[in-house]
Amino acid sequence: MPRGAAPPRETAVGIIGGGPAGLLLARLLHRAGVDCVVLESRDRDYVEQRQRAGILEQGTTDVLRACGAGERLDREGLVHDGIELRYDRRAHRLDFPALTGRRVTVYAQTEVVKDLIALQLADGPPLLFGARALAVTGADTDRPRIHYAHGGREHTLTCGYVAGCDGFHGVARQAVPESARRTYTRGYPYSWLGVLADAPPAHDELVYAHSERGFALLSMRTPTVSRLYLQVPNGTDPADWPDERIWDELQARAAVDTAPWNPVRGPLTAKAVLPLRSSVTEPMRWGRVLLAGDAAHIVPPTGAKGLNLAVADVTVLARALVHRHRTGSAELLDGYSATCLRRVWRAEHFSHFMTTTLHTAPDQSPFDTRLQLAALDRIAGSRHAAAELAENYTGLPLP
Ligand code: RFL
Ligand code: PHB
Repeated sequence: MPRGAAPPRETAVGIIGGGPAGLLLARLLHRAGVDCVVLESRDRDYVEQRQRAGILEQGTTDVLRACGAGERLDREGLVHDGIELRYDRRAHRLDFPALTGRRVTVYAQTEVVKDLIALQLADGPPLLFGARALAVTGADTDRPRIHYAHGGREHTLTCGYVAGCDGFHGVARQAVPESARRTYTRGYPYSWLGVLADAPPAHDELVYAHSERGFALLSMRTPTVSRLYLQVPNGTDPADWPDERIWDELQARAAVDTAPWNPVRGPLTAKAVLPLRSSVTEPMRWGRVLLAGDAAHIVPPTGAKGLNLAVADVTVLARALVHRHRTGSAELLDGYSATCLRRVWRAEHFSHFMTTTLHTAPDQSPFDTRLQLAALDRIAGSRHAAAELAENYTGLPLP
């Protein structure tokens, strides 16, 4: 919104949250001629720098390209044909095109968000930074309202529909009355220590490593920047993990007997501890409020599903809102929650499977470890089991 312009008071679709879900929804609606406004509580810099996801399913890159956000993605994204599983000091590669005909792309969430913000500010609908939604009222009327704070004052945005894209800690979920809302959730007895390293990736594809010392993930951002994760106990203070300790631990957990593995150790430029959680709130629609992305569900990051699920939700949602706009029919909006939840629960299952198969719980028995190794051996030894993992990882077709 230009500096000094009056805050918008009315729109067809009020979008709370300028993360990937909210920004992509705005882009899809704008291209179809549906008027919308995005309210984002943080400033632009914060939203663009927030370190998060790194892997895009093929369906996600297709959607980004189709809405004009694919130019830099195609230039800078790293297309990957597989991942490596390491366990029991052995390495097993999964060849995605051979197993599924699909690939994934390494392109950071920060870059997706930067691309979508640039497009929206250039020719898109209003995007207000520093605009914090306080509450949504009238969800079950035909004019729901978003009450928000912006520029030290409170305002009201009256909408045809409200899209709650405000993440796990947002307020939109509360528009669904408690008596009608059910949240299914589970925590995990470990967290991830995530770091960025000014060091070339130690391997040309992602490595997921099971070890009795705990899980490790070797990922990347660019050919010169690595993104690395270690399983750590809940409540870990990153200050207890100086750089050399992190490199030593990565090396110990990802070691294999077949080849020496000596990653180049560069300076670590970011360090944070991230708790892991699974959660789904049902239904994803109440009256004229529709929830999408992390506002409705979160997964532990082991399956790389969170951002991709958010993209799938808003693709379905945009189609339903455009249909409503063009034909007056709410038929697709009526099916929105059920359509999305099928994919959501599939991703919840896969993310839970990847997490519990690859991490070592604090109270894990030797029997539990043997079961994990049997599951990993099955993936390494059976094309069917490998294809099951690869299909989920590269992404099921969009509904
Ligand atoms: P976001 O990104 O949390 O955006 C929500 C936005 O809403 C704003 N907001 C509000 N705005 C206005 N008023 C309010 N009251 C508001 N409350 C909140 C917030 O400031 C924010 O800008 O949710 P969205 O758009 O649904 O996107 C979801 C993804 O961010 C998330 O699922 C992924 O990052 C998860 N994830 C991964 N997903 C993948 O697909 N592949 C991966 O490789 C992957 N790796 C990860 C991840 C998440 C991680 N963390 C930090 C949990 C790795 C990590 C470490
Ligand atoms: C990442 O690069 O941040 C990343 C990759 C794969 C995951 C999780 C995170 O499963």
